[in-house]
Amino acid sequence: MTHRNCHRETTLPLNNLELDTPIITEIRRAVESANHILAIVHTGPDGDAVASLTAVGVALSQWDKKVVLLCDDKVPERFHFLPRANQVKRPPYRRQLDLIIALDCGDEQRMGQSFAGLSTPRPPLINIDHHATNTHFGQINLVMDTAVSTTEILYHLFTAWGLTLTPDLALCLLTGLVTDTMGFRTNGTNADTLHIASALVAAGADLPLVTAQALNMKEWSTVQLWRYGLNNMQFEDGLVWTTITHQERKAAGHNGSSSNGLSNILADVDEAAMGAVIIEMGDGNVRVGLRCRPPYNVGEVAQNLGGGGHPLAAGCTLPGPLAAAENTVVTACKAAIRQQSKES
Ligand SMILES: [Mn+2]
Repeated sequence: MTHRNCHRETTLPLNNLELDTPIITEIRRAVESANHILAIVHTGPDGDAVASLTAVGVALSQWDKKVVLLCDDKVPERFHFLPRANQVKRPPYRRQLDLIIALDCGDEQRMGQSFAGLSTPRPPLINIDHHATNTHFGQINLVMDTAVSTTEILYHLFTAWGLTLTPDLALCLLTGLVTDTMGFRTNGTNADTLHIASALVAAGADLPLVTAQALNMKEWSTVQLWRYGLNNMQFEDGLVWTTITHQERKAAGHNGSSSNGLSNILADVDEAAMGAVIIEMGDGNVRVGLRCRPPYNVGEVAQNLGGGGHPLAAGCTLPGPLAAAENTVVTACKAAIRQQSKES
């Protein structure tokens, strides 16, 4: 199917996601005048992060732009079906540079060493993201919290630029949509999301492949981590939470800072309002993943604790020891649940 056909299909009313033209042009100009472009995503990359990163690499090759793709952590095996996933590099990056594109990052710290380790002064940065808590840390900020994924924003950007939706590009963009919506199930998934997904499938993206690889597949270390998490779980005052010690994390063979979905499982407990997974990292810090269902808002809880995210999915990093961080999180979550119950 040609790009023109796909584009026509998606000119159906896209109510909450009309990009304003000046930004589209501004980003286009910045990209066109750059020769050494670096695209960076967040540490512990999820599907949307890897998909955004590879999508930018694939898309800009249509303008003969070589983009270096950078991430602190290695791309998980289950995302290796994405074109260019094997070209993602890890810091330090020391070459010449005249433009940075940050993808799926709510703030600069989310990029880790990939950004912090760059020599200064740094070149201009384009910040493309869909987190409501985004700090607008770029020189150009394309932040749309109504987008279900960063790849949804990229879809609008690329089609507005008139780029061709090749099967490779469509596969990347669909992967971000599918993973961040958990297979079109999350709040915020609407007719626009499905129109775009339909256009991407029409352009050659394999939806069952994306679902099987990027959404369902998990590493053995992930389910091992879940075993520890489920074993330690507690339930009080509407909060289901669990802690995982560094030792347990090591025994599970888990490397990342995310629970890879355990917080969703906890938050899906019928009797609960919120779920929290509190993981002790090797560096003395404690990583917290928070999930809830409406009308609760873990984005606010996370932000009050120095983190960020979305209303229904958020996280933060606290200093150790584990028991102190657990106490902080449990207190904050229970207070938010109490407050919300009073209001409704
Ligand atoms: Mn995302």
